[in-house]
Amino acid sequence: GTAVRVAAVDLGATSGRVMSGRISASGIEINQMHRFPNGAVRVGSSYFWDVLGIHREVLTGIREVARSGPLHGIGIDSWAVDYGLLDRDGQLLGNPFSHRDPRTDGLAAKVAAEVGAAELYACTGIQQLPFNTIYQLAAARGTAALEAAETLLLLPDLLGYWLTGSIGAERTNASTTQLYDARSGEWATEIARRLGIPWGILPPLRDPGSMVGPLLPHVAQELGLTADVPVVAVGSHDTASAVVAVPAETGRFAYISSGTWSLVGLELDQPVLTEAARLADFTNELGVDGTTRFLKNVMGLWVLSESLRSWSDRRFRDVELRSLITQAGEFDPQRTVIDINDPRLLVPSSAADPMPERIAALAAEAGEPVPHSPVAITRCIIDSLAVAYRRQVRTAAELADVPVEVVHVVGGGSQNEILCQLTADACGLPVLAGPVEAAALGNVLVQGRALGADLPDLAAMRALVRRSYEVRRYEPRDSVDWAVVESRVF
Ligand code: ADP
Ligand code: LRH
Repeated sequence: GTAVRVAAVDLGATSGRVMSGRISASGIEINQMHRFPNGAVRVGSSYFWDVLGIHREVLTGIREVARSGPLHGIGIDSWAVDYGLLDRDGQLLGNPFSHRDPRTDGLAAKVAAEVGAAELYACTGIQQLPFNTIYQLAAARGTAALEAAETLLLLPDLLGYWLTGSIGAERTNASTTQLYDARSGEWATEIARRLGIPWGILPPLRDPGSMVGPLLPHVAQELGLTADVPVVAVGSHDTASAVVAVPAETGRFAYISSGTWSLVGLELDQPVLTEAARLADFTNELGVDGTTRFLKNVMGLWVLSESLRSWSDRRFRDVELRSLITQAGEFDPQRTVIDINDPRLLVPSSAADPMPERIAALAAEAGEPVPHSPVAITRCIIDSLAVAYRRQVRTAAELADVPVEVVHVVGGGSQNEILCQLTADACGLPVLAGPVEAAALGNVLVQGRALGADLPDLAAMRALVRRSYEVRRYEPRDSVDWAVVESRVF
């Protein structure tokens, strides 16, 4: 058949990018047309997203894709859980909060007391991250914005609404709200009602692969497009899109979607809703084609990028990412390991509370040698991530009762060779690293299929990625007893 060419908008919490993607009989190809930094904006003690700035960058990127060739579709994915509220005129009510905003502190326990943790898990299958949409909405009860809200739109749906005027909630991302009933495939309106969350603001659900709608005339004009280019619903949760493009050959793989967050787990046909899974706080997010992502959030390279931000603010020399990684590779192995998922690492670094000092404090608290230099702290972060990956890959396999033969690492973090090697060592499994832009690839693949490319299932999509992208293989080395390292943390 003929080639399909699309724009994939992939928004990460630390950077956004717009790629052109092309699917043809010979393979899939993506090219970065626009990239921009992203991050929460602090106002007083609150953290917001600059969503209008993001909208402008999205338009800039799509315009670049359109300028450089034919355009058959546009798809948007982003980080999960965050949302904007629209009033009855369809206008945005205030800036969307970042999930790192502290207003949700304590809300998970409060909601668990109100509806019952076991019942909430049985319905949604979602881990209790403090920032899930359900807790953000519980925190917003009684606010003027929530009282005036007519519609809630998750961020990719909000950006899609500004392009098309169409209102809806794409299902993979809806599942991360913890207000989505995994059993019925509908909103968990009864739980929302019991919590005093106005469930009427939750919009109709749409499937990945369905059409969001054609561009609004003024948007098409602004983008220099004449044709009726559709916005296509992709797996709008970035992790859903990333896992689509994991170049797995067998079903016996674990993945680490490694970016700001590290999402560590398995792809399954069915959710695991056992009491053991609930107590381990594993999540069952909805994937493309009805799959389940059974996984755990690990704090991820956020801890390193926030440390870097803090060092460069204080004008440290020699804190460039690549050289730090290289030097960390030569530093004492596993000298300091900490619980990288400590909630104190969640909030953005600030002058009053810098990330490197929090890491040093956690080490001191755990009786581990306290790292001081940027290199020692970088090594501590990398070792701590590796041991957390070991723990979560093993826990996922046990809870789901499936064998794991290989760990695929995708996303920006797949370029961190030291972390990939230590992940192989810690897990005792081969690591296959790449592609870097898996989320954008997954976005392109789901659009491609919706627009007629011959990609009947995930296996066909993954075969296409394997044909088009090299992965780097890391074999496990067995010089260190990682069970002992693990026992220092867990
Ligand atoms: P997100 O989509 O959440 O914004 P990315 O997938 O872009 O995140 O991954 C960002 C992370 O990737 C950075 O924090 C950094 O640690 C890592 N990274 C980016 N480029 C490189 C590189 N050249 N070498 C090693 N690590 C890198
Ligand atoms: C990764 C991600 C992750 C969510 C978090 C909010 O970007 O979407 O899957 O838990 O952001």
